[in-house]
Amino acid sequence: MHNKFERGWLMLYNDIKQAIRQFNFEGKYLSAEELRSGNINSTYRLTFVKSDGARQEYILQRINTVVFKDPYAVMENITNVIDHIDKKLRAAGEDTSRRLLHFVNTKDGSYLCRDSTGAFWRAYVFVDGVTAYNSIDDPALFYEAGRGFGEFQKNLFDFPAELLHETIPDFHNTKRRFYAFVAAIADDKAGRVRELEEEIDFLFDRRKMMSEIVDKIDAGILPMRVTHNDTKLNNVLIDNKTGKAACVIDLDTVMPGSSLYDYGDAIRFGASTAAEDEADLSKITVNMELFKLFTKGFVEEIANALTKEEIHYLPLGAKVMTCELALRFLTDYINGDEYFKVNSPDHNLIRARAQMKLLTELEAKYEEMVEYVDSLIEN
Ligand code: GN1
Ligand code: MG
Repeated sequence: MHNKFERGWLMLYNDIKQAIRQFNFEGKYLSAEELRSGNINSTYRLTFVKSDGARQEYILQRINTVVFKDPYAVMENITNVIDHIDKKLRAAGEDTSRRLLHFVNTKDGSYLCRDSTGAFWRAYVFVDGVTAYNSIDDPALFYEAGRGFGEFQKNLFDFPAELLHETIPDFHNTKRRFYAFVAAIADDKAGRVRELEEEIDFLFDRRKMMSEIVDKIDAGILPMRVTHNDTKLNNVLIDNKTGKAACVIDLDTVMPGSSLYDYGDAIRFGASTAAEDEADLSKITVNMELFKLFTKGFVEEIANALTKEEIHYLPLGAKVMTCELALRFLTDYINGDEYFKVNSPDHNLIRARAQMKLLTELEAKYEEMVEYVDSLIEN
C-alpha cells in the first residue's frame, strides 16, 4: 500500500515518465512537481541530479493539442523567434543563458516527442534566480515588466512575419470571437444560457468597442507587428538580484498582431488590483500607479518603433483585451468548459464576471489613461 502522497506522486510519475525518457536530460531523475499556473498546457518542474551531485531543473510540458492543433508549427515559430533574439543579444554582447528559453533535445534530435497516448511533449532548462510574479508587491517590478515586454516586441520588429505560422487562427480577432460567442449562445450546449442574460447584454453593448482594433487594422490606421499575444505578468521572468526583466516566456502564441494586444493584455492582468478570477468584484479595480509604470517601461523601450497612433491607442488595447477575455471565458462557460482548465463548475463564469468588472473600471479611467500616454509622446 502506498500512502496518499505516494499514490499522487506515482500517478504523476506515470503520466510523465514516457516523456522523461525521451529527452536528453542531464543527470539522474529525482522528482517532479506539477505547476498549475497555465490554463491550457500541463507543466511540470523536474529535478535531476548530475554526476557531481549538483541539481539541474527542467520544465516539461504537455502541449494541449485541442488548442494548438499543430505542435510542430508552434515549435518552429518559437525556435525561429528565439534564434532571432539570440543573435541580437549576442551582437550586443549579452550572455543569453538566462535571457532566453533553452529547449532540450529529444534523443532523436527533435524538440518534440510523443507518448503512447499520442500526446506531444517538450522540455526546456528551468531558468534559475528569477521569479514569475502573479501579482505585484513592489510597483517598480511592473515598470520592468513593461520594459521586458516592450523590449521583446522591439526585438521582433525586423522579424520576417511571413516565417510565422498562425498557430491559432484569428486568435485576437474579436469580431470572429463575437460570432463564436453568438453561435455558442444559439447552441446552448450546456444549458447555461438562461442564467446569463445580464452578462450577455453587457457584451452585446460593447460589440463595437471590441471590434475597434480589428477595424483600425483593416483601415490601415494600426500596423501589424510580430507580437507575443499572451503578455500576462507571469510570462516575464524578473531577475531576483537585479530586479530587471530577464526573460519573456510562453512563446506559444507569437504571431502577427497589433502592439495594442501585448500592451493591453499586460495591463488587463497586471494593473488589476485582483486576480483574473477574483469572485469578490468589489476588490477589482485598476491601479493607476501600476498602469503608469508599465506604460512608461513599455513605451520607453519601443517608442521609436511605434507610430504615434499606436501609442495614442494603447489604452484601447487594455479595454479590448479585457473585453475579449470576458467574451472568451463566457463563451467557454456556455460551451460547457471545453477550452480553459477550470477548478470549479462556475470558474469560467467567475472569470468572465471579473473581467467585466475590470472593464467597467477601465472605462471609467479611460480618459486619464489616454492623457497619460499622450503626455509620453509629447515629451
Ligand atoms: C491562456 O495558459 P495560459 O495561462 O498561458 C490563454 C490566453 C489567456 C489566458 C488567460 C493559448 O493562457 O490567451 O489570456 O489563458 N492561452 C491560449 O489567463 O488561449
Ligand atoms: Mg500562454
